[in-house]
Amino acid sequence: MYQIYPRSFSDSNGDGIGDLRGIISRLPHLEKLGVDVLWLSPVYPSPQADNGYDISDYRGIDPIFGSLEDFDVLLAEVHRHGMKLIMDLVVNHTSDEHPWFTESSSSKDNPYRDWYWWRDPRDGLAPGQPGAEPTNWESFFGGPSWTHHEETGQYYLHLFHPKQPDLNWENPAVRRAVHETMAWWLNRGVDGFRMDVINLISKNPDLPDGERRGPHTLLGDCFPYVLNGPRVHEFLKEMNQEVFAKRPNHYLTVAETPGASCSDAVLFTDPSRHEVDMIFQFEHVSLDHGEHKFDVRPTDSRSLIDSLDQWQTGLGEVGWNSLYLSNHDQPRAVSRFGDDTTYWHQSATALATMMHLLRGTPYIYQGEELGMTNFPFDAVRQFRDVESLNYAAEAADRGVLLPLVLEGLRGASRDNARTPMQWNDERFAGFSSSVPWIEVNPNYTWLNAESQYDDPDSVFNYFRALIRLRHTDPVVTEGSYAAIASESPQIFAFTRNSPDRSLLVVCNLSGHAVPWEAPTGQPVLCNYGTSERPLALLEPWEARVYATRS
Ligand code: TEU
Ligand code: CA
Repeated sequence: MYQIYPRSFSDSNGDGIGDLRGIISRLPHLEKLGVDVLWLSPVYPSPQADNGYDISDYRGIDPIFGSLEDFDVLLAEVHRHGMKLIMDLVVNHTSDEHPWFTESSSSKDNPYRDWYWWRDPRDGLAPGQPGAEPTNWESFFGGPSWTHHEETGQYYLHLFHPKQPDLNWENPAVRRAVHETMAWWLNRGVDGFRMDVINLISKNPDLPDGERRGPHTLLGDCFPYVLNGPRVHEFLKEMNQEVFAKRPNHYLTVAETPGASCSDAVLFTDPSRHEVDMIFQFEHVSLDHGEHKFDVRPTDSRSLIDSLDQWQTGLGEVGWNSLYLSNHDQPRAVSRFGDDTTYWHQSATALATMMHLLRGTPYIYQGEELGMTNFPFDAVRQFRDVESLNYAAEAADRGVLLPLVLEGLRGASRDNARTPMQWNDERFAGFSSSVPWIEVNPNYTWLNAESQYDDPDSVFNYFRALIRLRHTDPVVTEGSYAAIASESPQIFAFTRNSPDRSLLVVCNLSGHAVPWEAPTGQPVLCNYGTSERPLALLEPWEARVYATRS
């Protein structure tokens, strides 16, 4: 799977924003890489308060990205290149500019009123005053998750931005409208959906207050009352029944599920339950969070290995893993889990070896196949993301000093992943002919696609080799997983097994050489080259793959 963040992929018309025609022009890159399925982040009409995750029309294309006609061409071209395409389904919330919300907010007795979560201010408190919100829930982007609506005197719920009101899935009309939207895209030919925060659709209807975040705030934790709520499995089964079961094809579904545990994952992905194919879990991308996500601690390799290992085992018999280190919400993998200076090449390829050879479906986020890195941000004005900007303002209010705020943002900002794709060493990295909406990483002069295509040792060509291995050796797709104990905590060693064949994968997730006893013979794949490797040690960030039986 390959995720495209359209705004930052390729700009065809020189307005500094990536678009559908831009994606079409880059399909040869994706074909060369060898990916099977593309996931497009949202391209629907949107006020862009959260870069398209705030949708004002589910059945169209935002003019900044192109037109429905462009979309149809893109889809046909993707299919012609032998790939599939899935859309981002963002239905926990809409934009506040969606006609459903315009209706809903127009009066208390409008038929759409109950399509969203409207509640009175807390008893005895004047609306608008701090603490008068119906619950104390903090939004995912900071601040209260309720906004007061003057005209009708009530508050509406938004777990994200105030311009992203939450739909009320308790209302069957809402669910029907979502199902119809999905059918509309399937009829157009798309091959499935990535479902944005889909485990937030069922709230505890009592709306209890959450545990206070601390003495400095009135806000509390909403997670226990909104994540994996009481009806989430029922709603997904119903969706499956109403949308997919009626069709002859299999459509690919992946549910984004923050806070889902491994046992939740079994329920979501057990094929006999007919919910979704796989989920995006968050455990391994939360290991570096301190008090909050911008309080960044280095990820200890061992905790990463242990976490991935537990998910491999937990979904070993029933269910299925999606394998990802990067997406548009996460800092760049090589900077976060690897080493983007001394061992840039080695760590980018070692991390890829691990992810691509575990059991499950691997995801590449645009630029990851080149080893793209975090951006050297040094001023707040360089950020575009609403979550980062909210954090910067809130931290400054609390008196956190600017260098510290910037340090947090450099480590955790979603904008790290959103800088333009680096195609070549020309101006703006070949992404656009004019100034892009967000700055290009200055390392584009040496880190870009064009410089990697013909270099047999490039990160790009290593990704190709991993994909080729998956396409040609069924043990990678079908084999079981077994961990191998190792004395060095930074070594992740495992086997993938079928009755007649095994692969042994070993990755040194550290910048030191470590002792390790290798089998004799040449590895099938190694990020230090495939000629004979030392038998007693692994080099820094070395990854090797051996075929141990055949
Ligand atoms: O993300 C949901 C999510 O749980 C987080 O990753 C979130 O983006 C944030 O980083 C919290 O710290 C999904 C989308 O992937 C994200 O881009 C959207 O902003 C969000 O939902 C709302 O639609
Ligand atoms: Ca454009």
